[in-house]
Amino acid sequence: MPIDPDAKYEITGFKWVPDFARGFVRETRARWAFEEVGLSYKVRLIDFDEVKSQAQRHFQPFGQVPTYSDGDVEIFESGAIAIRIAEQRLGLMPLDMAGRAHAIQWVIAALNSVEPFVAQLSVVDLFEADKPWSAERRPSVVETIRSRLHDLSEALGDKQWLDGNFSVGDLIMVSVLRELHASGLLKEFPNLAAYVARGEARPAYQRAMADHLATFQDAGPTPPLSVSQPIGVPA
Ligand SMILES: N[C@@H](CCC(=O)N[C@@H](CS)C(=O)NCC(=O)O)C(=O)O
Repeated sequence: MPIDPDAKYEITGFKWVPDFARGFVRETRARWAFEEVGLSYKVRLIDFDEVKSQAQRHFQPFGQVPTYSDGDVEIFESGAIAIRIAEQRLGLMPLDMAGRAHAIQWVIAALNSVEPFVAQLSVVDLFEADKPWSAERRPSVVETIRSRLHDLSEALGDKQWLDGNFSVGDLIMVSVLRELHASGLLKEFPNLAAYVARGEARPAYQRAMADHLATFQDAGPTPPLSVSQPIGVPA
């Protein structure tokens, strides 16, 4: 769906992020969800000072993007936002209660049982790569991710999606797994690599990502802000 400055749905994203984070800012999950259900939305782009301001912490206590508002609710956390969007229109959430529970289960599994381990790789490879413990810690970080991927690969088996039709659970799981592209770990599990590729091939994903990346078209590589904390997760 086109981005519409008059849309009632609004999310926040960053005006600028370093090259490595482009394509991985968690606001992309909301964009993708909007595209899947066919809802117009607008993005309020903010900078690092604003995201940490008291006014913004009123919406997001941890001083992060994305946040979401639709006139009725204002929420944060990309998983909660994706679920809220999935509840607005058909397309991402099964209609039956059991199906809904399963879709939500996979959102939480992605964010709680997979992403924390994936994020550790960015810590040792990027954010704290210069620390003496990172090289020592890396093998165990990789092993833990591998173990999670193995279990997820078994759960997916030869299915197209985790639980029936493509759902908000798949949207968040694919969003998390694609953070591992550069690590090469996904390739060790061909069904997961194919699963991520299927997600990324969806027209809704393509539109969301193109719009997200267009934000930075005129942004130079030099940081206009002082970035002291992780912004997104590198590829
Ligand atoms: N659990 C949060 C994480 C949000 C998050 O890490 N946002 C990053 C951008 S992708 C951010 O705002 N980083 C700035 C910071 O943490 O200071 C979610 O899924 O929404």
